[in-house]
Amino acid sequence: MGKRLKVASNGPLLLFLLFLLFLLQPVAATASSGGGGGPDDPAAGWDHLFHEMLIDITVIGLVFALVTLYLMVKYRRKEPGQQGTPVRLSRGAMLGWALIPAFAFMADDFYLALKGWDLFNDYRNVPEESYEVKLESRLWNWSFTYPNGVQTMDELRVPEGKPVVLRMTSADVVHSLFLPDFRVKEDSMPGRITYLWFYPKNRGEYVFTCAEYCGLLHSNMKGKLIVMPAEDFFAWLEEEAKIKGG
Ligand SMILES: [Cu+2]
Repeated sequence: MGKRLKVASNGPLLLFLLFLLFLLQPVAATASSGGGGGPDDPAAGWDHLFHEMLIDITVIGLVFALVTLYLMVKYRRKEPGQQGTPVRLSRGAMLGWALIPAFAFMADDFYLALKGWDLFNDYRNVPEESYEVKLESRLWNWSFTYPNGVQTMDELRVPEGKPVVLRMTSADVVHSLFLPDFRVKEDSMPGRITYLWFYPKNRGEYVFTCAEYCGLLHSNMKGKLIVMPAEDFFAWLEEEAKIKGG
């Protein structure tokens, strides 16, 4: 009996130590994520936060599961018909068992929420040096207009290494532009201008698609994003202007 009491009142202390570990973990995470120059890339921030959340819920889940398992084995019935003796906890131990695990969990929740808020600001604050392209969506295609008037359909070309902002609207119904590789998605709506920005750091081809059910050919409303070396991009843009301008 005396031994049982000891385990029960040491439990909160153990959890409190784990809680301290959690408090320190964000410090380590912030220290390791210090970025270099340039704007904060929402895609990198998104991945970072997602992985962090996965790790946190796994660790917290494991700790909670292990403690539960330990208590289940420790206080199991050892012979048929055995009547248990309820463990009497001091008021302090009772409060500790209730509050400390809740605190550990909530501290991590608030911490992740705070980082989410920070990341949301990265998503909404367009870097000043962004390259702007206009986008008009309609049933069922995407039409892009570059600063010099060149237009493309279902194909967006952008220079590598420069943030790109899309100013979007829709000619008919609500569509939603989704660029999975860049972790961005934003609705385009008639009568309203919305925006999204992304940071194409590596040349290559990527897909984008409509992510808001918009009718019969919704699933076919997709296109290609081509990230080109900046030089090639501007040469292409000029060439297009010549061809299409007459
Ligand atoms: Cu659509």
